[in-house]
Amino acid sequence: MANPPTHQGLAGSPTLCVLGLGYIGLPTASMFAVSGLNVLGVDVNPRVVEWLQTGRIHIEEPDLQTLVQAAVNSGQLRIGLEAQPADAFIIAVPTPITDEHRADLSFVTSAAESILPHLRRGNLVVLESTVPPRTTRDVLLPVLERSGLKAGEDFALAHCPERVLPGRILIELVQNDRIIGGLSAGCAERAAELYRIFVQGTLHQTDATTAEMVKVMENTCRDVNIALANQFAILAEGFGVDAWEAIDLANKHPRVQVLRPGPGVGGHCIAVDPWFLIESAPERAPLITAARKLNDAMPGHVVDLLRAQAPNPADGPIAAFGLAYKGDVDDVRESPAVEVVHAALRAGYEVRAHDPHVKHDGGMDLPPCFDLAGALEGAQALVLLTDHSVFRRMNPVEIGKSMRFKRLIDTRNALDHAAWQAAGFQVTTLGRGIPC
Ligand code: SAJ
Repeated sequence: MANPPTHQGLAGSPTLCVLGLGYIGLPTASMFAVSGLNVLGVDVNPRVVEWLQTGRIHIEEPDLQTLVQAAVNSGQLRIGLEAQPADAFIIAVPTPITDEHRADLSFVTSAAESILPHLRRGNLVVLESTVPPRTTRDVLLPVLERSGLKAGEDFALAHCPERVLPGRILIELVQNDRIIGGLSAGCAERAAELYRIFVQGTLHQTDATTAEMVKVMENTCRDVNIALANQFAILAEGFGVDAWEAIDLANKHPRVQVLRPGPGVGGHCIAVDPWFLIESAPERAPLITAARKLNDAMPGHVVDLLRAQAPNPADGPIAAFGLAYKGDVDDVRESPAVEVVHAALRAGYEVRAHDPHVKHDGGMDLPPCFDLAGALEGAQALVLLTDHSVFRRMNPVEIGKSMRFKRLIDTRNALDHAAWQAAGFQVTTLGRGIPC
């Protein structure tokens, strides 16, 4: 394959069009904008566009508000509903899973179709969304080539998966190494040139399909290892062992690193991406499938712990603290906390969820939410589901005042249990068996 030509046509600083202004697209577009590129950020949601045009953001992420405001105010970042001609296009749209656990690539396809009328010789198209291996070649490329242009010759095509951790996005966007998977070596080099603008980590060039596989392997590795920690926790409860102490001790081994058990795995990445490997060949992925199922079963295990400590739903409501999928984020996608609440409701409990980070805008299928006092009033138990810092700082004496029974179920081992016990709480911790 010949190297794709670089774009010659547009005067001034290079232009970039970023499609999808969510947790990845918005910070990425803003970073390029404050680095001097003329960026158009595109989102199909008119509400998101309206907010961003006035410099407000619709997601919670440290320092993102300041960055977006700086980018919009400088005029380098414009926000719109439709793609326009540019030197480069980045697709950063969601890739959810269907009920059958298959990747829903409809957003990727429609983003590619929206680029089609604007695609010119010399352009670069990058897919950042996480996708099953071969998607760039088998799904994205045929759509883009409907333009009559040939990928790898007339325009460059690459898959450059994001790797940032929610809560540290702006730091990791700059510092992390990146995998740059080109349709050809020339495509990879074109994409690397773009990311070099602000990425300080090493840019590792490879082919697009390897890059796709690397990304899903990374998150699958984490999912399988969390499943192992959860398996240990359940076993420890049966043995009368404290899994948290046992894990700490096992991790004293120089080559062992067991992760933390919890109520399950959430977020749009780790709970989803392993299915992208399983879907093409389930018979070749028994370990990954078992891990997914084990993690998905953890909310049910939390309800079992609840039943053991608070067996009678008629004794009063349950205060469920945390709906976000992990501490100090506002994201409820695939959140095990939400699953626990729904499972407890199905088990007949009245559940009062409380999460100061989560905006209850009616857009999600969330259970009814309460403020702190409303959640605790008359409660027969408090279940801690998300390890937000604000929960770690709670004063158990104050918390217990309006509860009917002082019972705590800590699914994250996040609280100071001695203090809670001293305040009269009966404490159950996920993974902590009672020695006998
Ligand atoms: N969790 C545990 N035990 C642990 C670690 C995590 O139960 O020891 C749970 C969390 O509570 C949460 C879920 O797993 O529900 C996932 O949380 P996370 O912090 O591990 O990951 P994410 O989804 O916030 O971000 C991940 C990161 N991937 C890896 O760490 C391999 C990030 O680098 C990726 O860029 C991101 O997914 C993504 O977009 O793929």
